Amino acid sequence: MKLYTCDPAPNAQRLALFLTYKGIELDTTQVDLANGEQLGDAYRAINPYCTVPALILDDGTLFTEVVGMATYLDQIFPDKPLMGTDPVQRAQVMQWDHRIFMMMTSPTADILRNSKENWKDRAIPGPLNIPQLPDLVQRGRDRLTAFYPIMEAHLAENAYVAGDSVTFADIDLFTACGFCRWVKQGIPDECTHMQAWYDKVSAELVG
Ligand SMILES: N[C@@H](CCC(=O)N[C@@H](CS)C(=O)NCC(=O)O)C(=O)O
Repeated sequence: MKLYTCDPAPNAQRLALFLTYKGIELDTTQVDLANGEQLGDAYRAINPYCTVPALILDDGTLFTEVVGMATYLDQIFPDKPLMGTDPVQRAQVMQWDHRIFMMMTSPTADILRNSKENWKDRAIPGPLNIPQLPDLVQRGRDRLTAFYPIMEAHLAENAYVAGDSVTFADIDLFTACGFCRWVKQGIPDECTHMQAWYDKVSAELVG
């Protein structure tokens, strides 16, 4: 099994937290996103989607989505399960994870990639050059503003995102909270339950 990644990238961090928590070590190669290595012929031959992380199994099976990698690895390395331990928790992990990705990670990426000069014509990751749409910046900010109260209300009633233990959904929310700080829209002061959750999960995931 071989992992291609770029440590500072948010999607790479999602997987890195998962691997560290479970104590999994993989043969790893860094891809230099800052210098466009993901778009070069050598990396395209490995992952035609031109994104990191990418995980390749010994039989050549390629995973390009962190959620797919986590689903696979949690079954291969069952200690300290992170994808849910019963049908309800498994479904909750998937449901919240999808919600967090769509309503928090994706708008944050929109803000960043449609506003900064270094993502000019790279508004969406992947093999195609996509021009920036400046209107997506304010839309992204509005979507983040609307999502924080949803998460705050959930964490006021629940110790973790999905069920009563840390899961991949917590990892993704934790990473998303860090990513939001890149666009200066981190956890708002009034979201006290969310901040308390963040501090607790940080101690569990990062130590
Ligand atoms: N849906 C993918 C997203 C992967 C992705 O967007 N990765 C970013 C780094 S955070 C990337 O490779 N960007 C390359 C680029 O911007 O050209 C996943 O779940 O892993």
